Amino acid sequence: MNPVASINPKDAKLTMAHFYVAFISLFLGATAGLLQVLVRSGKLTLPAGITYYQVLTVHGVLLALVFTTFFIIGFIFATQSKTCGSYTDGERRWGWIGYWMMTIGVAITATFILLGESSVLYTMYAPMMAHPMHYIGLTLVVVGSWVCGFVVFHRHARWRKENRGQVTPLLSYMGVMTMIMWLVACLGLATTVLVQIIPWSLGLVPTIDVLISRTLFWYFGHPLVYFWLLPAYMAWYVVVPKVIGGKIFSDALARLSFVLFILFSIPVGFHHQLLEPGIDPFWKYLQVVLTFLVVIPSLMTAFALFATFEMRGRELGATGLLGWWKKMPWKDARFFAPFMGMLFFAAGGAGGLVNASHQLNQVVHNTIWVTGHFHLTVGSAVAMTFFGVAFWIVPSITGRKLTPKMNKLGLIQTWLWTIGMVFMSGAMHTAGLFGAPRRSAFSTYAGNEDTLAWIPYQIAQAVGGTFLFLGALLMVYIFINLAFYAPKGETEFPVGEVHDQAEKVPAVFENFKLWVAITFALVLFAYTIPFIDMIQNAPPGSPGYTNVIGRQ
Ligand code: HAS
Repeated sequence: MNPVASINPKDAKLTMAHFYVAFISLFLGATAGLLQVLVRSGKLTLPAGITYYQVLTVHGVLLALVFTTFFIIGFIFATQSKTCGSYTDGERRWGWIGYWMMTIGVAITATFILLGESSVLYTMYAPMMAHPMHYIGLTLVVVGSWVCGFVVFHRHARWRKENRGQVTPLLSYMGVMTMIMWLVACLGLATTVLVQIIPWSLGLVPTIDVLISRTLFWYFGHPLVYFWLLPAYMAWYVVVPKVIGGKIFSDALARLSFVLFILFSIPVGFHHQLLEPGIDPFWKYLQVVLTFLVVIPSLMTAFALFATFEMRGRELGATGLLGWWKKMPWKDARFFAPFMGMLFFAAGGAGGLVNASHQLNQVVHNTIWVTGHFHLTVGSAVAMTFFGVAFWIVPSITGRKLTPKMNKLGLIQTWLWTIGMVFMSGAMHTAGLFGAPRRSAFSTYAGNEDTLAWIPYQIAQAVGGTFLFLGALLMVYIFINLAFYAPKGETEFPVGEVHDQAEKVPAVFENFKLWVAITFALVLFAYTIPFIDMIQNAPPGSPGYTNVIGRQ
């Protein structure tokens, strides 16, 4: 027990257990990333029969799925414990059950990827077929995360019961909304994995309906990206204002943006399938319209952030439109890392609008532009915010100090990531516009002139990727230092207060049943007829394809 820890030490232990898995995954995933960019530059051949696609699967699964999910759940537990108060022993026990289910699931899936039995990338698109244990491991991860979600719901409900009529803590509310979205989204994944993929990979059925499987995957896949983003927004709305010494611009606006994410983040999966045959263009069009609606809460977030910065800047004497810029605490890694994430997100978000525009999607789809897009969003905005959070949350909940030395290393880490990402993602976007494909190993395409022109960009990606690898190594070093070696003491757990002139929070925001009901109505509207079409006009099913000799 550490008396100066900022949350109940038992809750801190649960959060830290999640963070250990997250940062081990960061290390292994980043190593795979380095190998990938080197292979793709044409300068490295992998030894010992290891394939590019195996390494790409390790990279995507460990970073996009494991690092994020474990960090997010650990972060939500810590923020809820801080703002609502400790979990009961019973709630915490369920938290540990969820954690162990997820961890065992990760161990199973990772084993089969490393054995080369599951090189299906993180999207595990049928008809590529992995070993059945790959899917069973991932199912355990998802079910474990649901168990954790119910712990978050229960704690929030208990707070409401004990504090009737009061506005719930904003961070807890945001945690609940994030987990609701996650649960509704997972219904698509659970359906395709349990009903289609596992029976097919076990050989119980010979073929799979690829279109339905992909559609169910993307029903899940787009809200998945907001499952990564919303915890970063929790930090942007609530933590960053406190770190800069300011106030939250508006609690009501923050809650409204989370409500809009629940409503609009799910019925939009077709924007990942705009070039997929077999879906009527009208329904693609409708989901593109809904996609543009889900941009609105992000624009609201940008507005609220600018307002927060400006209000604080003016308090400190700034004048003019961008005078606040000079007043921000640039030497504070807790601010600098998430701020650079925001900058990247402004560019990544603009790229998202390009992707979502049907005609422009024809230019960029399946090119490495899309890889550039998600390295700006999840790989920068989200990851850098999580790093910025780790700088204070780890010492704060373990009763240690964020020393000036670690803060300085945090600034260096942020620069390494920034430089790396500018090179890597910039080169990916550019090469993508020239037609360079994604999800593909190095090839000179028989010396074709156009494709040879991509190689300099692939080398730039390798340069950027090397900076990013160094950034990841430094981040892991900082994490280990803060968790085990930093001097004992107190570190602030920054939770912002709402500005006195902000609007009151309407009680309807707390009506979760209403939001879930509207979400389901929208989902039914956007998906029912397309699914009927897909079932009535189903193409022949596909057998599975694997790179493992002896399995089909
Ligand atoms: Fe995306 C593909 C459209 C957001 C992640 N996206 C992907 C994939 C991933 C991903 C992983 O429509 C690839 C999946 C795969 O493997 O195939 N995306 C969008 C749109 C948005 C969007 C419209 N994506 C994200 C986020 C992600 C993410 C967030 C992860 C966290 N995406 C697409 C589409 C595809 C796609 C298509 C399919 C492409 C294809 O053909 O395959 C929007 O939500 C973006 C809205 C964001 C903004 C930015 C707001 C800015 C803020 C920061 C303010 C900054 C401040 C700092 C205050 C409008 C909040 C000061 C700044 C100054 C400038 C001074």
